[in-house]
Amino acid sequence: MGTCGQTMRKKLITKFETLDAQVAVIGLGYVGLPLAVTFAKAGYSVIGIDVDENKVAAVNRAESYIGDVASADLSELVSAGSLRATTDYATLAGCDAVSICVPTPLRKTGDPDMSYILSAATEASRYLHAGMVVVLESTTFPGTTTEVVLPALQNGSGASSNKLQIGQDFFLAFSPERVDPGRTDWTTENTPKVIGGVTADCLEVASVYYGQAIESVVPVSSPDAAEMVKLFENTFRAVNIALANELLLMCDKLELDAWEVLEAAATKPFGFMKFTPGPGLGGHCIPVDPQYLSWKLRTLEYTARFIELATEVNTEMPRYWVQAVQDALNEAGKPVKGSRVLVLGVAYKKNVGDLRESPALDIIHLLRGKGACVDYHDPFVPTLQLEDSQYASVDDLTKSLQTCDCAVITTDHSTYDWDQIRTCAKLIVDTRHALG
Ligand code: SAJ
Repeated sequence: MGTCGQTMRKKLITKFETLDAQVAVIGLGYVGLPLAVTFAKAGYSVIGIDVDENKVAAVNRAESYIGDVASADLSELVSAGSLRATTDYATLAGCDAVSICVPTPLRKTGDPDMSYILSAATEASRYLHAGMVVVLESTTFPGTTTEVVLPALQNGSGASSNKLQIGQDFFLAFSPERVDPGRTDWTTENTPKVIGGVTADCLEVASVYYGQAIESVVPVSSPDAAEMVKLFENTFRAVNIALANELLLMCDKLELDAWEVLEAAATKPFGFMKFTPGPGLGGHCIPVDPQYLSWKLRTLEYTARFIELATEVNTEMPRYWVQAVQDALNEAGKPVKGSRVLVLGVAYKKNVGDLRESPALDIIHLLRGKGACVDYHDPFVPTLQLEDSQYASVDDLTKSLQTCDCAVITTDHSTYDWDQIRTCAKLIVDTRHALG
């Protein structure tokens, strides 16, 4: 590297070390907003960039729309001028660092939709300048940072007009988000942060950038390794959740109580990690992230068998539970058709209001397909858009429990009074073992 490159690197590192840096976060969702707040709390001057004007306005009004971010924290940071939001990418021209936290959804065809990452990288490339570090956080297949983001930055007007060199004038890394929505023990600040740089100097610059705000940084050898770390973490969960679901299916055949087996297995103080059966796999991470890995491996003519099998088992669970409802109603001499079924909890997991990929929605759809009259209750989800119809959470839970033919526990929110549910409902199918 020429002396100017070293100088650039040192200048940038000094800016981060002295917190005299203007940083930007692109994408103010459940990853980006907490990250922006964490950076601002650490002392950086932060610009949050989002295409959604409502999000931008809410941040500038210090009104949080993310459960893990308190409006009081926003208020303090916004009034101190440490954090502001905008839709204007041109603000990047004055930034020393930018973290990209945009979604990476899957297309219906099962391949990753890179449009959000490409759009953010292309915008960033227009304002790329000497002395700038870019960190991609969006969960994606190994190779995205080096094969998609780096070319977008290098071919942008910023790099071309200033003849910027990677690792000398600008720096690029990947650092996966590890946010667990609704969690308070492990936060953005204290969850170890894996970082992989395109070059050693990229790694160093990105590590200092993040290291001022996050307690521990875990360097790895490349962005590809960091991308793979994230996918492996979530594939690990998806596969083990599928194994727990298959335990349920196997115990059914063996007429054993899966939960008794599971609880007893969990007493093993080493070499075992408890996962639980459920209604299926929800959220926009665990069901989705492993598919990036299997998609990438398919392009390399390899089948990621555990991912494919886990997907098969997990996606079968809503049908399994609808059959359980049908069997329970049958035992009570009632056909599914025309029976009133109350679904308790529609969010994808307890104590959140997020519906993305929620298996409860599949269960409702399947029950409706069999002619059941389905209502739902969820304290975190007041209204629900299903098959172009709008539904509202029932307002009198006791009455709905007493009048339904079968109640299905699909999300075990902590706010539920399980004794009330056990007492009021004549028939219960419990997908979460919430009643013990
Ligand atoms: N689930 C089970 N059985 C289990 C655990 C979970 O059926 O034993 C279900 C849940 O009900 C939910 C789905 O799987 O529908 C995903 O659950 P999750 O606990 O993984 O929740 P997420 O997707 O909100 O958060 C996860 C993070 N969770 C944990 O580490 C506990 C973490 O894997 C990632 O940081 C995050 O996804 C992400 O953004 O990737």
